[in-house]
Amino acid sequence: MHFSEEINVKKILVSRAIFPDVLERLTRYFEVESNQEDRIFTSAELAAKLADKDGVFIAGDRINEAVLAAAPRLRVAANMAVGYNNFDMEAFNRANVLGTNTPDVLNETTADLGWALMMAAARRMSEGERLLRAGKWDRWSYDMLTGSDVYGSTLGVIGMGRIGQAVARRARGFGMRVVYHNRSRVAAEIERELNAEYLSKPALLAEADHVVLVLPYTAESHHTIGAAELALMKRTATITNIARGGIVDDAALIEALRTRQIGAAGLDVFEGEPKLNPGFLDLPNVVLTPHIGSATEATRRAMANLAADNLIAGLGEGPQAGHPPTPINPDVMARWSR
Ligand code: 8YV
Repeated sequence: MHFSEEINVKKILVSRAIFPDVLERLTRYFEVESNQEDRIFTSAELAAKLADKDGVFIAGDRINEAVLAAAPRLRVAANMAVGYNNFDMEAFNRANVLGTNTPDVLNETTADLGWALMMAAARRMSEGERLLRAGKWDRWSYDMLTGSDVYGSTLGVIGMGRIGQAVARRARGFGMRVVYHNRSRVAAEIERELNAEYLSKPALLAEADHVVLVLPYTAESHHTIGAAELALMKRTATITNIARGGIVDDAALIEALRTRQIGAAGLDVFEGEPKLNPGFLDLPNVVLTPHIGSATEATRRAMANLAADNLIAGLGEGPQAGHPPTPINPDVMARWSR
């Protein structure tokens, strides 16, 4: 019998290019439509492709009410990301579709990039490299590219979840004071371990030398940092965003960097990415990376395999059948008729 004619073989879409061995794992359980050419689907194309699918492996593409309405068989959408602002979870719950994400496996890798951006912004590394590449370095001088210290300064973490804690933990080796702001205070033992002090957002912005943003993007966190917040910061301070575009008002940040309201910024995420506000390109005091927070080979593999584990188990296959490891809305599974 031809594979696709077997009864009960579920169909999935892998919406973006992915490690070939992970794709191969999925083909052991499912009839797979893949996209190894890595074309970016429009919302209408994605909806059309999901019309006959039971599951989807996705990396950042938006799944909303309209897409779900076009996908009557869909049960599991496995996001290869910890952030799932691309999923309309209320629509998922109404449609009894399980969403899954990839927490934890990227904590340390993403925290590393946060530190890299913070240090590069504080120590003006991109400016220095541009100077060298332009052949414009002709002498040492006492005030050339003087930046702000990281060692012994105050780190302000906004969003003290798993990645925020990994960022804060690294501060010990740099002799830093750690202050944080979060929707709610973290457990006392975590505060003790990190030697982290809870502050209101305005107090944190006024006291921190280096602010790192690590909060999820929601309607409430939209423009957490805008003109009013930037005005509270020290003129020498840096701000680093490794979370999501939209948490910072990019136009306001460009203005604050241009007028030296703050010292510098390190940005991995942007409003409207992969496009970015061209205003950033003219500024010397911003370090820019193209959303590579989780981009190490090992971590991307761990994320891809975790997303695959979720899809396989969520669709009732494999050794963890019925028990996807990292579901976002596990309650919907009880509503599935078997
Ligand atoms: C993903 C991310 O690579 O996990 C996240 O939330 O931002 C990145 O690690 C990206 O979102 C693509 O899915």
